[in-house]
Amino acid sequence: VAPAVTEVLDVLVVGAGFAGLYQLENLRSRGYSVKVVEAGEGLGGIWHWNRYPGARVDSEGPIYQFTRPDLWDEFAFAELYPGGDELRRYFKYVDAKLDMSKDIYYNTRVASAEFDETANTWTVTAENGGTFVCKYFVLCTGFAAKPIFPKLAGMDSFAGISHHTGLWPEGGIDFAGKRIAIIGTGASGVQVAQEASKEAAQLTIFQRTPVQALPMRQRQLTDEDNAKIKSDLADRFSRRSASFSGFDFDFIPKSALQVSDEERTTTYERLWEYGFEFWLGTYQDVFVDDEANDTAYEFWRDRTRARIKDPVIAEKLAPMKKAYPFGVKRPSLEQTYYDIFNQDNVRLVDLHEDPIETITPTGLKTTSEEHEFDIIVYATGFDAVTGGLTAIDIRGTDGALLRDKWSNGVRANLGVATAGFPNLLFLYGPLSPSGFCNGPSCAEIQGDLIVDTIDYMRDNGLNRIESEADADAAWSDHVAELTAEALYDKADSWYMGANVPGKPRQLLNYPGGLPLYLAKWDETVCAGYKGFTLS
Ligand code: NA7
Repeated sequence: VAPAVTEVLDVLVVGAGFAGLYQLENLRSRGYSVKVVEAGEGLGGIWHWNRYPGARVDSEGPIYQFTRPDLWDEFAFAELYPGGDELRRYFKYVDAKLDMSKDIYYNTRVASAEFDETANTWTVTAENGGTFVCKYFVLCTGFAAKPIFPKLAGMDSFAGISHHTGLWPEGGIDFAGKRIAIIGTGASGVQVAQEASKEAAQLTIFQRTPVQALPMRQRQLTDEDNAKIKSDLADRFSRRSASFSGFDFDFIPKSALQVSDEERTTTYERLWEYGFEFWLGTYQDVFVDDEANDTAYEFWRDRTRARIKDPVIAEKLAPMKKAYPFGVKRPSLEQTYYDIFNQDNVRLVDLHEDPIETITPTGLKTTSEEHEFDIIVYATGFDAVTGGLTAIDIRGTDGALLRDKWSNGVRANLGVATAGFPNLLFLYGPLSPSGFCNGPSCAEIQGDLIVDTIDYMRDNGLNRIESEADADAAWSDHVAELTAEALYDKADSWYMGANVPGKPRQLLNYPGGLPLYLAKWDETVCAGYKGFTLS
């Protein structure tokens, strides 16, 4: 419950996912007064909300956790790719071990925040009336805090059950024997489709753009497996900050075009036996050079098509000519996704051929057909990366709202701060490596930079840190230059802000990789926080 009287703090953190919890534990252990406010009624961030059937992390569990040895030493994942229930068990374990909840206000969604120029503090108000005054306002809202629905006529008229995957009811929904529609084929759509196909009388999947899903090499972990995993873990963690994406593997420092066909095929076959290695452990020019990209696409396409019996469906799911470059929209990991289309109870509707015209009381109508459903699942994604920040009325020094300031595109110095909003720091957010980064890795690695900055301020008797407009622009230009050298802009993805009508088109994540990001950060700090005004 939010405080009845205004609580005065050194730091207020928003969000109790990996990033917010890391901030909490590190800041309070260094003597700061700090609290977390969290909209949900439990910790875990995205894993608190993502309760749809089949929700599962698509990074390997052992590398997808906090690196504190006293935490990983005593926790064993039951599966290599843990599901939502197991991840919630993990967060409960972390809570019990570190007593997180005593410093978290649950069911507390931040509505607004205003900077006080005289006191150099933020006054933050929650929807439930709680107010906080803090010196530093640290936003850890994650990349998927704001679910989006398609704008379809008649949505309120549907008489059956409908939910967005990111707002799934806690008690669940029974799929057995039901006629189910899934709109959207990103990671959430793939996962919920796999589950629904097992029980539904009829499952119809509405696809706008084909996902490029890679095989999830799921397996149960025995005690022996876990012992082996633990013996390797410290070494694996130590490699994260040296890799592009915060994993314990990295791109192959060669061009896909400079090796023989035989060597490339052998390499792709090896990578195919893992999950994201085929994406983020591939040849270094796959996301830069279209011809190199073709080699990865063609391998993926041929492996995928081989699993689909109907050639018409195969062409829709894995077209001969790529719909967009391989890997520049986020791939997901799948277990049975491409097999379920061979089942009699599963249908695919291509929305480019037959768009949805309206939702009806009994289902939905496409241009050519009336469909009846008991359940409609909106797996339509999020106002990604910026949505959690712009949902809050954040007013900076000139009274302007952050969302207005970014209405023509994000400007953010090193992806952590923006001019006009002193002492406001965000992590795992826009123009930072987040979208290409293993979540817990970036929560910790970028999280350390935030904690170190707050320490620097305290140690030097400083009260106010503000990014400079020129530095914001320079960082945004740097991101744009890296984007122009790569293939990301050739797809309409949430990375590009292109999944939300009217959102400015720009790559919302830092495409230079963690090592370059950290080098840029070091340059800034070594130059006395160049590009920030400290006072
Ligand atoms: P995603 O990856 O954004 O996927 C959303 C899906 O919904 C995607 O296939 C979209 O098609 C589709 N979509 C979105 N709006 C519409 C409308 N209006 N009509 C039809 N189809 C639509 O979200 P997820 O929840 O699956 O995954 C989010 C992240 O979580 C994922 O990237 C991982 O990091 C984990 P589109 O491709 O835009 O044509």
